[in-house]
Amino acid sequence: MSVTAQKQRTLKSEPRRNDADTLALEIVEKLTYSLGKTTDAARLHDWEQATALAVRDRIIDQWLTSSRKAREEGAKRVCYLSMEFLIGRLLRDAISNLGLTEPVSEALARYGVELDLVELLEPDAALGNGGLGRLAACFMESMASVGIPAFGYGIRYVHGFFRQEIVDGAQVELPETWLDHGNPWEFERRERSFEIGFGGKVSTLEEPGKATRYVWRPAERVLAVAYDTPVIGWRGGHANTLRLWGAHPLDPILLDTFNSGDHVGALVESNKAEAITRILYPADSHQAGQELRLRQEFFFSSASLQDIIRRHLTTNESLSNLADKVSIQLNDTHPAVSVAELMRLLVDVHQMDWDEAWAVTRATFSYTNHTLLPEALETWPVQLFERLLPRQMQIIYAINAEVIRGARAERDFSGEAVSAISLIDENNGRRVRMGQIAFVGSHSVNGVSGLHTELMKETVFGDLHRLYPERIQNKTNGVTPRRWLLQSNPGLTGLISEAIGDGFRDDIEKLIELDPLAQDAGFRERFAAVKRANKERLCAQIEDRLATSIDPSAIFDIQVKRIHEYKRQFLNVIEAVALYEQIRAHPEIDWTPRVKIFAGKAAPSYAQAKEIIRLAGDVSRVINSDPAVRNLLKVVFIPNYNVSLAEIIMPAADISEQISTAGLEASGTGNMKFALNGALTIGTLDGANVEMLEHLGEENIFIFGLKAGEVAELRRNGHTGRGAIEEQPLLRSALDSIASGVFCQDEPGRYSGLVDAIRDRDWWMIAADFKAYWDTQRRLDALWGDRAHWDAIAVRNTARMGWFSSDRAIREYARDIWHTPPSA
Ligand code: OX2
Repeated sequence: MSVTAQKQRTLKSEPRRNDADTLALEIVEKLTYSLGKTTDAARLHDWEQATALAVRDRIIDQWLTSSRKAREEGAKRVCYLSMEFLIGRLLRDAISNLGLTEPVSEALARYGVELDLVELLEPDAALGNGGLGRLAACFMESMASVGIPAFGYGIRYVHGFFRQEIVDGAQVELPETWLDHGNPWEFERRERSFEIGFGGKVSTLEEPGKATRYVWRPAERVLAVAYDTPVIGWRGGHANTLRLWGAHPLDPILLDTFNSGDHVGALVESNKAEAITRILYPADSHQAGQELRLRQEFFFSSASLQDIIRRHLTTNESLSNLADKVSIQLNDTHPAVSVAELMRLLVDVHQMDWDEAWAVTRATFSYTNHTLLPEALETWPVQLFERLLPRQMQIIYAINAEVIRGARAERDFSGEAVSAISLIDENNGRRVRMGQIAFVGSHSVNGVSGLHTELMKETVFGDLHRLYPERIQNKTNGVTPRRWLLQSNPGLTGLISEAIGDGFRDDIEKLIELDPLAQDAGFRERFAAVKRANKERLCAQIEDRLATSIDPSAIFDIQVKRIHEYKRQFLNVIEAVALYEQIRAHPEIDWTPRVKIFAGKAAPSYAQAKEIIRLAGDVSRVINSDPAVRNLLKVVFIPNYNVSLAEIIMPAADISEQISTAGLEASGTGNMKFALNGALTIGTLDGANVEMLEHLGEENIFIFGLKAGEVAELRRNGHTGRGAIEEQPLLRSALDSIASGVFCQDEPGRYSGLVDAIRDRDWWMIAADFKAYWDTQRRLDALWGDRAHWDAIAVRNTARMGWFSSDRAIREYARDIWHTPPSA
């Protein structure tokens, strides 16, 4: 028996014990031998590190077993390529999925250490911007929970998503430094490194009787080094790998340059290489556009593909059967250059025939689209692409010629239709269209909600859909119920267990068994008491961070997400202003107390989004300090929204704001987290709200406003906000106040531009939807007065949201796209 086999055996035959004594021993051992501290000298940080290391050992046991099993069985693997993984903290997730919450907590308590406080010290890994990155993290957790052998491939950004501070009312971006104290979850794999080239020339080799061979000689090369993080699934049954690439120079220093006295110049190459993975672009749903971004995209795509090919060739003789062994999911177009790069690797490096390579490529890739917003669709200037990736550009031309030939021959495409499907946009200064590349290079293209998928077929991919009518399918998003219910809402989880047993922990759709309890007054009261406790927890956070006190008995009306015009935080702020004016004008009315809570980051270059943050702050200052409001309305903007803050916010909401202009939010996933935790949704018929309506029933969700088709029609007809503003005195007055400087007396004109945009254009349909929104908010006010009814709806929300689990989503991907059988 080999030494490794012997070791595996020992690991298997001595399963670790999960009691507090064992864990206390293991944690103290880490404290002593890995950190060199005694229990007396240890600071909370040391306990955090020691706990993570002890828990990590248990994950490693399962990780090695899972990897071995997948290797031995030759199982098909999923490779999820994503520029973003918005992971958040991992300690609580790991402890909870391993079923160790109680023993770890008890073990630490013996040394007077609180697990809750230890968990807070872990930095929040923010390697993503918003929904797209968080979806990738939920999918990683679900693939491990469902038992699908998978790799997540991405970038190890040294600085994740920026830290947001609000200074004098305005957003300020500060660097985020999550790696400052090391990262106990990751393993650097120096031996797993690949060279990545940029620039240079392509030459040809002609041999008689053979096809021309192309050889790319890059001008620059950097090293991609793997950093692996294990991802453990529910009940520790399976673990997968998140492999993030870090960029390093081939030569750490140019010695000749150094020796000639140029000490800075000697490091230029090294800095240039490392710059590739230094920072995450803070662009969400709009294109970043700079050369460094294209470098990042190619860097991680090429490294991942080289790694996939290497692994495949360790157990297979050729690459012909690649698609039987791996499915590569492209998370949006950011890794779409992979299509050209895989072709290069197959044809130029592994000498596969072009036609076969093209078939293998399409069978291997599938692509998820996350947005229809034109400003988010990635394109690159041909010139830049050609300079940076000359061989990939040639390959794109060749693919394009073939696609266009097929379109003309098989579907009679001509003129406009051909230019619509072309991989090169000839109308805007020649640009490479990444969406088209991802589409033609994949066997499956999916949208992330039913409505979004239908709109994809009609709009951005209309012509490609006509050419390949079988290719587009829907996979509605989901969220992991472990993080977004079990871990973030232990109060509700405990209550649910008492009511229907523990089955829902393994199969979240069993939450439906709660449904009849909506009729049970005793249960409703306990459900409401949990919500109240969660609201108190949020109040404490707000008090702590903002020194603002809010009343937990008011309605908590919450909108947290990226700040974007289409998400319409502005509509929400205008409604707050209108309500403020009404409360002042009608003190005799019995207004329902409400706290409007906002959080979210704006892209640093997105001026309007930053103005909306500023406005929310200005409005909050005036309203919160006006004695005439008598605390009936408060507005709060919590800075630096991130995954950890979301975990506190989601369980504390009464109302969830999902109010995007219809047709523009591809899915949304915050909507799911809120409703799962018993918040009532006020929302438009957009993204996954549409399916939430189907699952919840129309009495349990508060839908208002224009539908996607109506928005499109109004836009076509040159709609402006003037008419609606004229007709609605509340809106008119709120806008006048905002425009005239009531909330910013130091600079009265500050918001006139924002208001003019509604009057003159109303592109986001704020004026058009205001009345419906206002009326629906007042319906919710009235409902709050009938608490039994409100609570019944809240219970039904939790009961009926099980379908929106990422386990369900992942099973659908496995069944319909990857053809990988889940094992759990
Ligand atoms: C987001 C979408 O805006 C959001 O609607 C969706 O829920 C999420 O992706 C996950 O699918 N960047 N972020 C997104 O799309 C892009 C592009």
